[in-house]
Amino acid sequence: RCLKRILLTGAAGGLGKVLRETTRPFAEVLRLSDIAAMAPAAGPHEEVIPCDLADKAAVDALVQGVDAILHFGGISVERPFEEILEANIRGVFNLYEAARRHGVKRVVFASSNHVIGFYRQDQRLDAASPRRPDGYYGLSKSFGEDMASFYYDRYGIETVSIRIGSSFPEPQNRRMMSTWLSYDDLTQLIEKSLFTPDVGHTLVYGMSDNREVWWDNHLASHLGYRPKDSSEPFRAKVESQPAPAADDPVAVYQGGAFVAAGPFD
Ligand code: NAI
Ligand code: 15L
Repeated sequence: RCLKRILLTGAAGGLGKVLRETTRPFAEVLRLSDIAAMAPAAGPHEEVIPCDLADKAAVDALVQGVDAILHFGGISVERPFEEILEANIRGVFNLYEAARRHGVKRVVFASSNHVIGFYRQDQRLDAASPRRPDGYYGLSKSFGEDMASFYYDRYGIETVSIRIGSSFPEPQNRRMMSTWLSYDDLTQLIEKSLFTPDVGHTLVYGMSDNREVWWDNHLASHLGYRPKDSSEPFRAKVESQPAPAADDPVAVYQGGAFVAAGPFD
């Protein structure tokens, strides 16, 4: 269970910094990439290659020689369409095209709950539920999932799209009591996503073993993902914060405040 070379995009970001450490056992060499400066510089068994995902030629060179890709780079919040278009939409296209040209057979795509953010928190979903993106960011992740599906059907490149809930050191509010994904559970999910055979395009919700959840992962049971953490130990701390109004989007929608972001003009 160790590949020769894995590419991690978004390596300078919040999750990238964590995954730089925790995915180390999964490859002999980790190739780390971001548009932002990265510290520290490349250590043993690491390569650092700065790259703008919107630059097709640069992404093509970046992907050459890797066995799998962890695609965590891009804009991670709601922003004007033109920004999302370059980093996330053109970016994911460039990545899959490079994977096709260089024979990369496995991608783990950091999708997001904002693909289904306009469902209410009292609704229950699985991987077959129709999408309800809550903004341009959610739309770009929806496009990314469709890229993954298409590149599997057309070219046999397998992807696990992880619809990450909220992956931070701790759940920060009441909504995250349901959506929280611990770093250890994220790492387990990435390990399963890299090494489970015949995943085709699998869609899995990235959440820990939280008490009240909105998503059902039965359609991804072949991954064998067994979360070990739960948001429950943080309940008292989270519930000591003032409760939002019952009609506040953070209390109504699965995507929380993202549903009310924009317009940007
Ligand atoms: P982040 O914003 O901290 O990291 C994203 C990284 O991508 C940044 O370092 C940024 O410089 C880089 N980036 C942005 N535009 C780029 C471009 N054009 N070319 C190359 N790199 C570019 O976000 P975070 O929290 O680390 O998330 C990582 C991934 O996981 C993102 O794709 C995000 O959408 C996804 N995700 C994260 C969740 C979370 O709870 N942390 C929840 C759902 C999805
Ligand atoms: C995301 O997709 C974002 O990247 C992250 O920053 C959080 O906002 C998360 O969703 C969430 O919904 O909590």
